[in-house]
Amino acid sequence: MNTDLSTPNLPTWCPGCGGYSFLTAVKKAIIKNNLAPKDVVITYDIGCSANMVNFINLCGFATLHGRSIPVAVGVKTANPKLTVIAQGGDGGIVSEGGNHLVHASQRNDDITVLVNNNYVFALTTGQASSATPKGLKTRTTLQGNPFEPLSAIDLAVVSGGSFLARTPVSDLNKTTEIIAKAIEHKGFSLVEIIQPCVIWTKELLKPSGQWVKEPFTKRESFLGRHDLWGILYNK
Ligand SMILES: Cc1ncc(C[n+]2csc(CCOP(=O)(O)OP(=O)(O)O)c2C)c(N)n1
Ligand code: SF4
Ligand SMILES: [Mg+2]
Repeated sequence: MNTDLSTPNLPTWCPGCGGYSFLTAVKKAIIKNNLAPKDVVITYDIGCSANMVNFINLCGFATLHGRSIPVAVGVKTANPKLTVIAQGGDGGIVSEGGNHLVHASQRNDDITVLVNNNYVFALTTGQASSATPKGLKTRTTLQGNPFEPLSAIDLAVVSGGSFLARTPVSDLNKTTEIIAKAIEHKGFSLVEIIQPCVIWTKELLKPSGQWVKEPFTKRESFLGRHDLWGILYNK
């Protein structure tokens, strides 16, 4: 089995971008779960983290903005034996593809969604997304974002997803462990990777949060709790 998963292409992310650690975590999780590269498909959104399609030696599918989830569902439907992962940023998964997130979660589709939340549309130079924290000044909210943020986990909690987790990209070991467990899960799993951008959301670079010891048994317990890390729900 390939225990490297590298490609000849080198990442072009900014120095210090969380993408490097995320890429390592995904590779390590796939190797940890002993998955053969030919049995794994990752569908990618459009954005900085989505550039990973060029840097990981697996079956990859670069989709349209906001559409990595429906393409992942299509791949899984066509061949249920495959392990299928959908990647996307906060812009792709929470803003443009929010409807797909809700419905895949509602159906408990057997895919894993990895959301790289850097709180903005980073690739297109830092515009506010639906996940931008209230008050944050961005290229499109010069006076501070007037809206409360939408959370991928909250949308999945209320619509039915059966494995929900959040992890800071800076903790490589935990991020790897959580992604590996999400991939193993049968049914809809979602991991929100907190990955502030060193260019556009510098002020958020040290995210604070509290690790949960055990997953909650009731969905209402963590609805709206953006400050919790770890596996929040695992049914
Ligand atoms: C339908 C559509 N609208 C807008 C764009 C332009 N666009 C490309 S990447 C991007 C930002 C992506 O943001 P996010 O999903 O958060 O990923 P990040 O770059 O932050 O990792 C946008 C708006 C597009 N490609 N397609
Ligand atoms: S703009 Fe931000 S998210 Fe994009 S590569 Fe640079 S640090 Fe990473
Ligand atoms: Mg983003």
